[in-house]
Amino acid sequence: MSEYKILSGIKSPDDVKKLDESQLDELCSEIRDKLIETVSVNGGHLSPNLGVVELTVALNRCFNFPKDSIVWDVGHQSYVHKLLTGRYEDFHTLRTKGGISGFPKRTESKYDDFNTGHSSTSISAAFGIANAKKLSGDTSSHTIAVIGDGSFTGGLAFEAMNNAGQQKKSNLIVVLNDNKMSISKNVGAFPRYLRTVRIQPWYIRMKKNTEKLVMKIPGLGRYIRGFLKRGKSRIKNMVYKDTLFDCFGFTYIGPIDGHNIEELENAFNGAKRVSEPVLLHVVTKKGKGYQFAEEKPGEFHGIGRFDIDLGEPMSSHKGFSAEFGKTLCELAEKDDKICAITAAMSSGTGLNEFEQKYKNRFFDVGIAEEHAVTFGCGLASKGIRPVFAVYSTFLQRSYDQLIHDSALGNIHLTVAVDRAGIVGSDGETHQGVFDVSMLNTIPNTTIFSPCYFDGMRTSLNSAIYVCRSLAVVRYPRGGELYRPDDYTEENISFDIYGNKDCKNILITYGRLFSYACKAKQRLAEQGIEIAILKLCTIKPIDKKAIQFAKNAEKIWFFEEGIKNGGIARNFCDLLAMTDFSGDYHIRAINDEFVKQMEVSEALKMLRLDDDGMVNIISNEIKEND
Ligand SMILES: Cc1ncc(C[n+]2csc(CCOP(=O)(O)OP(=O)(O)O)c2C)c(N)n1
Repeated sequence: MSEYKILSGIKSPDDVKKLDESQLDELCSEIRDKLIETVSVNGGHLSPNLGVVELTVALNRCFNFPKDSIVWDVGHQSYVHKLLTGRYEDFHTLRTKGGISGFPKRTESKYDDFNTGHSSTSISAAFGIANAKKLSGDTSSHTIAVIGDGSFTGGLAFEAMNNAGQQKKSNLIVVLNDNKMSISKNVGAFPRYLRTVRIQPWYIRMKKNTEKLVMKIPGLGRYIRGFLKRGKSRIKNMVYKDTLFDCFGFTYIGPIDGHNIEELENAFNGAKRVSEPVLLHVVTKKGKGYQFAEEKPGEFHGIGRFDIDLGEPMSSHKGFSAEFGKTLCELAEKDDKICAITAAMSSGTGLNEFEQKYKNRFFDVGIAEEHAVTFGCGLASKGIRPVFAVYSTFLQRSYDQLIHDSALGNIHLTVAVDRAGIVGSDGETHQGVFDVSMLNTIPNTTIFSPCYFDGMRTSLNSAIYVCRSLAVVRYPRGGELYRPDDYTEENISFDIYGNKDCKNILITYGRLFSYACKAKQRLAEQGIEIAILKLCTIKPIDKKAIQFAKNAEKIWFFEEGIKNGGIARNFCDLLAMTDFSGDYHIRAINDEFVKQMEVSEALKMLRLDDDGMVNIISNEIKEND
């Protein structure tokens, strides 16, 4: 591995500026080595960062951060910026507990202007920052949004372009990082449009040259240019065709070779001289410089530990996503009304096989979760059975559509919520801890939260064939955890595991049931008996489950989600309407964001694993003895 001779000396962007041009290739090569070395151990986003090495170096040479500001869309490609802005020494802690975040964080560095994680926010945020500066009298500094062609497919990006394009003076520069890829191949009309812009740079050049030529005509130049610009004539269309971005009010510059620092620097310096908002179109290669990532950019988009020489992941276990994908294919085989929808997460949600087998029933809508839900509702309104597979954290985008377009009108949409619960090293922006509280507030909705694969399959079947309105099946990241030999997940509503007459009851749902089973055994070794009430349908809660729980003397509720609006609170409300006279204790996530750390570390910290359960229960029982 590299000695990082140049990189180790970079403490701030000033040091990047001081480098001689002849040193830049070596710097880029060291950055790539450092990225590969760190991500191979800690996991993370590799191919997006390998693709923006030259781009980030050029940005840090041409602009004066933090006086100038930068917003990285999604922020998964901000590792290089971190390395160049004083975080090289700590970079080995990337994505670990207490370490450097895998996304921009204002609390981490003055060079991170805005927190990101979810896509398509950068232009809005940058436009806001640019206006804030203007209002404070700063009219000279620049604000930059770096956004990928994938993230540009999100509606929010277009809302921001529409708004920002009307302001003639904003010192806003949008850098479109076009690598033709979202996580996998980018889809839709916008990427198709970019292809035409990319392959016709002569066209753009011709437009610029025509303008220059016309301006040289003494006395008439300005007039003719205005005429050409305003006119709707064929002449205009022939010689003066605008890009989509010009139509939005942006000055288009590009396409620029995103791996050529000189070309990038010229373009940035040119953009600085334009007072109108600028869209700078940069073409890069995702995974650049590491053969395996260039060949499989999607697999190296976000990856766990891997072997650098073989380009192979260190572990591959069968997870819920794959099991969901397989089950949906089996159902689709027998039922041609079943369709699958993804918002640019086909492989993450396990839909690759479906995509190949049932092309005409598979819809990748781009990074557009709001649209995905309403589009699915449109399908459902005409008798199709759509299933939208989405990560819990990204479903947050669709709250209004779930209420307004599905539940309110009895439109039967099935949502498969992947990565429900704690997700680990991606941290706060990606934790799947809000979906239950969010969905729990929507009337006319059913939510299933199984613990094992068989429960997931039965739930999916019920969601598609029994439910009549919004139906949600949620399951965690990763695979199945511990299951006692004498337990099968068969009841779609709820199960009681243990002695039904026991007066100490632990209530839970989802994967925490695995931890509860371990806790039950460990408590038994201490002479404490508990029974577990395991909910699978968490909304609506079965009245029989309440009837069972009301006889308990002590109830402990463990919930891997935010406490406010959660199932435990709901359950206790219902219990309060009975003659329940026992005590209850709720352990859930208390009005806080859960930081990056391994899933097991987070569950331990939150006291939601078997250790936490055993401690809480045994302490309380011993106190009362
Ligand atoms: C709202 C939302 N949905 C989905 C994702 C997951 N996601 C992270 S990066 C990414 C692809 C981004 O593609 P692009 O912007 O082109 O960046 P690239 O990785 O190609 O550099 C997706 C879908 C997300 N971060 N936010």
